[in-house]
Amino acid sequence: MEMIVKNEKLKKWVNEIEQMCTPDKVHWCDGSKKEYNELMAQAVKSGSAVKLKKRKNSFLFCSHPSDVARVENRTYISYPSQIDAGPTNNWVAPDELKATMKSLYSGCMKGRTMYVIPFSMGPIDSPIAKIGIEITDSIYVVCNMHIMTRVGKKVIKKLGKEGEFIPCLHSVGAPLAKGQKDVPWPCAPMEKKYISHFPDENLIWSYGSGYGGNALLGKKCLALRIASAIARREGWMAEHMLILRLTSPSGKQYHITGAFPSACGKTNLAMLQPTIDGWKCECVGDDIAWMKIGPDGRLYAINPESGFFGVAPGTSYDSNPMAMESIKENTIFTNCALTDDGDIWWEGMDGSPPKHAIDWKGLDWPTERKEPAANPNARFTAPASQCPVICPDWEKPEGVPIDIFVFGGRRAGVVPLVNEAFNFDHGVFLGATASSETTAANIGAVGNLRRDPFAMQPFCGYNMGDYFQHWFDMGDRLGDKAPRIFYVNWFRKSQDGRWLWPGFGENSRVLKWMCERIEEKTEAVKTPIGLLPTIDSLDLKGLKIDKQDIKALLHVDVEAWRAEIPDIEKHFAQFGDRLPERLRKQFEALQERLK
Ligand code: GTP
Ligand code: SPV
Ligand code: MN
Repeated sequence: MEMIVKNEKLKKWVNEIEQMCTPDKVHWCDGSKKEYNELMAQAVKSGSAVKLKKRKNSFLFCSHPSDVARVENRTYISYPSQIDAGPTNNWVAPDELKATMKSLYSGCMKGRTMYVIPFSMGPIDSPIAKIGIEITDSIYVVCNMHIMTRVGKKVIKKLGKEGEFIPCLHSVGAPLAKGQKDVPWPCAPMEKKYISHFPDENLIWSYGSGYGGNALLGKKCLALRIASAIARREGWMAEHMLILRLTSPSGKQYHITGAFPSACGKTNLAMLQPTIDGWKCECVGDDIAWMKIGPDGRLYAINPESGFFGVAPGTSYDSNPMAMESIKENTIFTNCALTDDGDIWWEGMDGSPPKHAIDWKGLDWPTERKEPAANPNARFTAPASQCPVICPDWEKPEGVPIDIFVFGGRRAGVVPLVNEAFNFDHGVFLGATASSETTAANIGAVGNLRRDPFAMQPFCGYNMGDYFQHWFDMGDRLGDKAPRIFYVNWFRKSQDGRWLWPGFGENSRVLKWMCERIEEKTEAVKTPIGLLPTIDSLDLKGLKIDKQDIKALLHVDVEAWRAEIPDIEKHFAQFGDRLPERLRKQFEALQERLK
């Protein structure tokens, strides 16, 4: 199909990329259902995808076993000087990185079609939205972008003649020689993968991976790494946060954002079904929040995405019924198992496991080696509009006003169930020192404890020390309209390795306590690390939980907290003089309180 493109800058860029990558064909994506269906039909025909008999208009893709998650050690933030990328990002100078990548890009789309995807992050008419153009040679990417972002003609129209866009170049890095047969999931070997960002130029270049955040460039690359750098320059915030609306029995609305690291519970919390009487939860977004100060001085958040790219394993009617309802149809599944009756399956789904399935590697399952049927980072891609509890205001151009920021991570020990910051500065300290055990969302070891400040360690597009300062600056501008800050840990375990807290819908009890705190309706105990609920102030009505477990969940082990000090010290030391003085002060005050 032909689209009328009047933006000369866009035409010129597409032309340049075509010259460099030498695809067989160029296809401008119009974002239509017809386009989606035709591309999916092609993916099925070539053996890249399976159409599921059991779910309407839904497909399963299985990736190459080497290409199953984000690759943080191949992700680069490229400024002319390394200090601007900071100690938490990989860095290569722009000239050098571009030279390396240009030689990889040269001829890289041979034998393939080059797709041009005009997309909007955020509702097209939102003043907070941004336009990106992704060029890719992957059908999987085009179809996922159709769901995750707003794609097509309407974006080209909005862009007009002179509009600005963020260029996002992607290739799977697997050119085809004449007559060469394609593989189901083309990609390049690890040492040739590059996920590169040039924040000074608002430019993204990704090569060699077809998976998730490496390839769907609107998500982590644009909406977090590039957007965080823009947000700092322009005075707003781009955060790795879910957004939800909680309504109390009396009808009062609270808007809450939560920053937890990858695979640490954002999607689940965003769609939670409260287990406490009369409270209602609605989902605005499950992964990313863009937030600006509104005319009334409060902070407003939009979800820049239009779909969920959610962790599949562990998702069930029991744990996350709203996600299960969202993925009934029109969904792309990646690295899940295929059942004999033509549906998907993963570990932790309701009911008993199938007797036989084809696992994500394409092998008969169960295997002798008892490997999981679905990859631990298997995902579903579903339209947000299919979520039964999507908030009626989820596409409101100006966003929703935020009352509460929640930070957190996955910690088997030390960190209590919930902890309220003494004030905004202390809250920034809690965010800056957030820690979590690593998960399968990145390729690398799982279960290693690391600092993941504001859940942004893999996603901050500039020096993290400056990012901390930006948080203080935003807090200063918001003043007494700043959201209140809490820290949670759903993942504390007993000595024998059980979850101490039931989690999921029961997390509503903790959210309720937060709302009551801001209404000054409930008590807290002052501890060295922050304000904790008394056992009686948490609503535990109807919950079967051992008194000892609750005690353990709300226990502040001063000895264990003292043992955290050297690691916080090391974490802060890496920022040198870019560490805000106010964080240093907070750290000193914590040490004083722990004495
Ligand atoms: P990304 O999409 O990678 O950013 O992850 P996310 O933060 O959205 O995590 P998600 O909600 O998908 O949860 C990841 C895993 O943690 C899933 O296997 C969930 O079942 C599990 N999980 C989520 N919430 C809870 C909880 O409250 N308690 C426990 N024990 N597990 C949880
Ligand atoms: C994450 O890892 O935080 C994700 C999945 O949301 S990905 O899109 O692959 O980054
Ligand atoms: Mn995420």
